[in-house]
Amino acid sequence: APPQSAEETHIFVSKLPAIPISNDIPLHTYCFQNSSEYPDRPCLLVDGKSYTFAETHLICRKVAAGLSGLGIKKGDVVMSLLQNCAEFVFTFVAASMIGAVTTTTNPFCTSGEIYKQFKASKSKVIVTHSAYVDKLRDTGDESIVFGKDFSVVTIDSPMEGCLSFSDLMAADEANLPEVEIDPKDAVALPFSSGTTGLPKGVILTHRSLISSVAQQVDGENPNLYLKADDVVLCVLPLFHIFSLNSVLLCSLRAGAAILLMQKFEIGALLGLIQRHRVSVAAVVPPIVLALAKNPMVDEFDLSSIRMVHSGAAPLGKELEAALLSRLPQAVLGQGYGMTEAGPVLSMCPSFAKLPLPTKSGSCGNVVRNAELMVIDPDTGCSLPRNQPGEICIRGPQIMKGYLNDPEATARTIDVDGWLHTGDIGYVDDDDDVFIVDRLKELIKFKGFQVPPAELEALLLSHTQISDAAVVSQIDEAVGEVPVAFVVPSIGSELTEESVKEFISKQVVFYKRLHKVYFVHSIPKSASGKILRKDLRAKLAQASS
Ligand code: 4UW
Repeated sequence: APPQSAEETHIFVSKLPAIPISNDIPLHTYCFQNSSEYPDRPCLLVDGKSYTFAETHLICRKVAAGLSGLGIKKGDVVMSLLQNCAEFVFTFVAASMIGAVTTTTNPFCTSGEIYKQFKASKSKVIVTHSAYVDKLRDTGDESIVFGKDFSVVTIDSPMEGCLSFSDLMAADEANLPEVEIDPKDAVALPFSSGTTGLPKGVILTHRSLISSVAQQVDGENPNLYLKADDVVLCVLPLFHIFSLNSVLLCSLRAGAAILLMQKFEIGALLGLIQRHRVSVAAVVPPIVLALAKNPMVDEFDLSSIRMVHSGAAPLGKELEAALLSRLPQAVLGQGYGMTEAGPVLSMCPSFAKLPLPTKSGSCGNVVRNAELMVIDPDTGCSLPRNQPGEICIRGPQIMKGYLNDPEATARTIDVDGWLHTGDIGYVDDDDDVFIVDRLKELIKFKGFQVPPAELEALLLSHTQISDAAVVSQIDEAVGEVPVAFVVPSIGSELTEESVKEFISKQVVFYKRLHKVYFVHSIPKSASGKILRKDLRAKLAQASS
């Protein structure tokens, strides 16, 4: 196709003016840049304890000195295998302080899943709860020995062969080494499958994360306005980029208190909201569902909530209305993020200091200091307003690339710097972004990533399976669930249950197969790609 002329390129930017972003300093410096003005304000609230900004900053420096004492150096990777807790925050910030990189993992993952990420990221240390140590003892690889080739640090009870987090906290902050950090150095390494294939390390630099946080909370009219007296609910797991960036880092920068909750449970959550007067809640659609529909909600005072920020999966209009009828004083809106995008692409403008309206079902407007484009997936040409196509984003916040995977990086970020999301959406006449479909393979269960390619690889490792494909099926409660099409080998005695069990032993709960269909063949294109659309159509037929 002939190259497009400049006039034909449709680029969307924020309605709010661009802002200066101080993204040439290290991330931890940026997050605590203003904290000397409010040293005694609460920073972390957890299990009845509270840490002020000054205390949090000091503990982070001590842990940084402690990690350095363990031999962790600039560029080394620290694996955080933690549920939400203060130690997550200390570990992440401390690693940043010594120029190290944190790779975040869900502690519910299986041993196999954890060690895949551990090896790919070349982690030097794992910080975790004592309850998860047993599944770390067998690394599945003779050349990597627990406690010898890497250290494990437990944050609660001491465990055999492990170090204690309290020892890291006891280090002298005066021993914190001087490190030079380049804005282009990595600071976080979450894993994501992106638009295709297996989970990959997503390199987020100091510059990218500062840019993303600034796009949300900096400037005279912040797009996501967090106030000093806000209490921000942190129930979404910090190992996922939504919570890490838009809850933790944004609150640190804005000087708001972060209420850490280890895991979602509706009764406990409601009690915490009432007791701590939570004012801002970052949620995913299943939590919106619970807040909107659970009868327990009526027994609690939730009048302190002024803002509910939903994302990571689509939020239905009906659910939005149901929640608003229960929280009439609150602004409910969506953000749209993707790990690789740094992560925020768009944010509800009603969250701004000077709020602007947006429509139900919209994911808000593109963030400031960034450009958004919608392209025709077939021709690559940019599309005007109101025409759905693949959403692309460009700006200082996007990832540097995938770890050790230049091909996947080149497939995702084009030569002009546009990151291709694999999401289908459009921008309407009022700059509101709507996501309508997903071009990429990814399945999302309650906002958690389920990469079909990972499940397909596991299925193909079964001696009695000759081919397999995994696609998503819509599920009211959790969004989407993975279902498999399996071609059994000749003479196999597979049952649906045996296939489900084979997978469930190897994966975290949200990747479990909900249904297995036995078929004679998997539909594929001439180039061998699974025709997922055909399989999804088959599913829709079967359920109608
Ligand atoms: N509506 C529909 C949405 C939406 C959505 C995401 O696991 P990842 O890689 O990343 C995320 C990040 C979400 C996020 C981060 C920061 C933030 O402030 C915010 O605001 C709510 C959200 O989910 O999955 C990326 C994929 O998840 C889908 C979409 O397909 C995207 O490419 N997704 N948000 N509001 N779909």
